[in-house]
Amino acid sequence: MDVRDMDSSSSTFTDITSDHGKSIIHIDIDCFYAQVEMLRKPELRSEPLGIQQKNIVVTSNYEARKYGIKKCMLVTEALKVCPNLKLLNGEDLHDYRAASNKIFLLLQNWKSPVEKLGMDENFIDVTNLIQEKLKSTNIGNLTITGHLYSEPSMDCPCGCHTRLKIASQIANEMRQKILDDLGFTTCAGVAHNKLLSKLICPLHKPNDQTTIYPEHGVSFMSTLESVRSIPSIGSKTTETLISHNIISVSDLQQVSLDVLKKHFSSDMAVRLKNLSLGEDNTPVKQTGRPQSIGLEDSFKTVSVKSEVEEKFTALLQRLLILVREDGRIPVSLRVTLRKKDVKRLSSHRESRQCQISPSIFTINSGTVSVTEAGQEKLMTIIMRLFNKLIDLSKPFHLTLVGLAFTKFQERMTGRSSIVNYLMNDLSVQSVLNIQSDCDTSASSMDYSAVSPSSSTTTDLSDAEVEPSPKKPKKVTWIAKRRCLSREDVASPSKLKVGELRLNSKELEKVSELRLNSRDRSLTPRASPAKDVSDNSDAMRDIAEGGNCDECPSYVDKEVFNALPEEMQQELKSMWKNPSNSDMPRAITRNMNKTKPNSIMKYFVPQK
Ligand code: TTP
Ligand code: MG
Repeated sequence: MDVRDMDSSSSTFTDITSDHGKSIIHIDIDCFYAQVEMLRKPELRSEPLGIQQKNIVVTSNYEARKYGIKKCMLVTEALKVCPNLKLLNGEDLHDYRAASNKIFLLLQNWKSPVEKLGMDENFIDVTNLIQEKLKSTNIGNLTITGHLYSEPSMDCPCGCHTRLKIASQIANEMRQKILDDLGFTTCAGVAHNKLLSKLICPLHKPNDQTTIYPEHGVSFMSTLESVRSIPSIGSKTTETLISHNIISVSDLQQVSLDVLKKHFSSDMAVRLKNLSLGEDNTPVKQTGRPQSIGLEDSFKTVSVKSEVEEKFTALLQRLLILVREDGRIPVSLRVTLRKKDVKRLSSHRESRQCQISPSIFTINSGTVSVTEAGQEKLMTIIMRLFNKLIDLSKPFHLTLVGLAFTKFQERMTGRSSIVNYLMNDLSVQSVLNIQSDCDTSASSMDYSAVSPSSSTTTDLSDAEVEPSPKKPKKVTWIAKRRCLSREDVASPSKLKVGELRLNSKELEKVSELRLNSRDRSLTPRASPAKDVSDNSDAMRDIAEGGNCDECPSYVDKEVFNALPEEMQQELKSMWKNPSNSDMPRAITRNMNKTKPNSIMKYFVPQK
């Protein structure tokens, strides 16, 4: 049956408001670190390969797994089961992170929300994409691509089977693209929620995919031997459950909600129960940029200040590479130490952080860098924080040092900033900036090499070592007072990404330059003596320039199309009716309106 032929009674085929309404894909890269190494050195493919961090084999290729090598095995043990195991050091995460980011970026091509989980997993919500595909798909011929967990006894009336079949095809396309473009084999799980898509994903490892229909959620979950297999159940919850003899997921399915409520909060009890039944309504949250960028180095013990300084110097060098790749200017720095309590033979972490001046960093051709003097300044700050954490009059024993940049300078590239819409490289912007507005949760994506089990105590009340970074007033100035001269509207490329990353000093220079160049470029109608914030000429330029129905010739259509609908309408009506461009009235009218995203707010006259 062709979905286009369906009458309204058949519209349930696309009922995405049902409990099974969503279609989620979970993609996990096979033996991730090992694949990165094998891509670098293809001759490793035929050998059993283990990736070593300290004395642990964190992962291995599938060749090694044939011998019984398991993740997190001790190196000594691994060499016992596989004496010819080739070991590579995987402590430098740089290339793994780079590969991880490439995969994440590639998945943006499907124009659906992508949530990154750790280094090698991504959730993609393809619900809306499927709705689009359904308009031109012959659903009679649809089949599942890859494996199906269990055959259905009947079709679900909400149409979820149809949608999940399409999702399985999209998952296959994604996996093929990752393989073709980046060389990685992957596994995928397809389901109507995140929980089932993740749990079903490894069913046919490696390099394959599995789909599960909603009605099989309960039976699939009951096959999981430990409640700990459920992703959002942590060690503490597991302990509590086990202490009440709830060990397997099947046990959790059977225990009554009332009993669970005795040991957990009401919300938690309901959530646990739902999870055990394969029910999960958490949304796929588009991943933004990481909240912090950090690195740690652990060792047996360091008890001398000069050695600590060496460790920090090395960490800082590596961290600055990550900052350069990230492209944002840090404004806060955190130092973490793990102190060994010799008496108690235990360790604990302590952190201190302080604000740092953005002027430590410079931008050259859009790349963040730090001069030698800047690096010295950072080291001074780091050692000052270290001195606050350690009483140097007494012996100390450290087992870990860590550095992280924890806050970044805001750029005026949020959703409501017009500069977003006047960029040439909008595709980059939509990934880099709009997302940073949406979500900066560290749990979604964190460059930091901090182990998930680490607990960090951050002393946020710490006195500033450096004066507070000045608010980049000029950024606000540019966005608010920016008048769109013909030159600007016609050539959005003049506003480059790099400019948006300038620190406050550089911004002052840029705005001075702009003022000068704009004065020179004003049309004869405009008085050269006029301040740039007198926008009437600029607006008249827009109003008079049209030689096509919708868009004046000098307007970049791509840029125009990227504007929000409401702005497009506003501009179109202005072009159609030049009297609307009577600036003083337009300004007054629009300033009184409270439209949050009105283009007119960028034409505020200077007071
Ligand atoms: P996983 O996806 O758990 O493992 P994997 O991709 O190596 O293998 P699989 O084919 O089973 O998916 O983890 C992703 C990477 O994370 C892994 O390649 C190495 C790293 N890792 C650690 O650093 N420490 C760990 O304890 C584990 C489990 C993984
Ligand atoms: Mg993996």
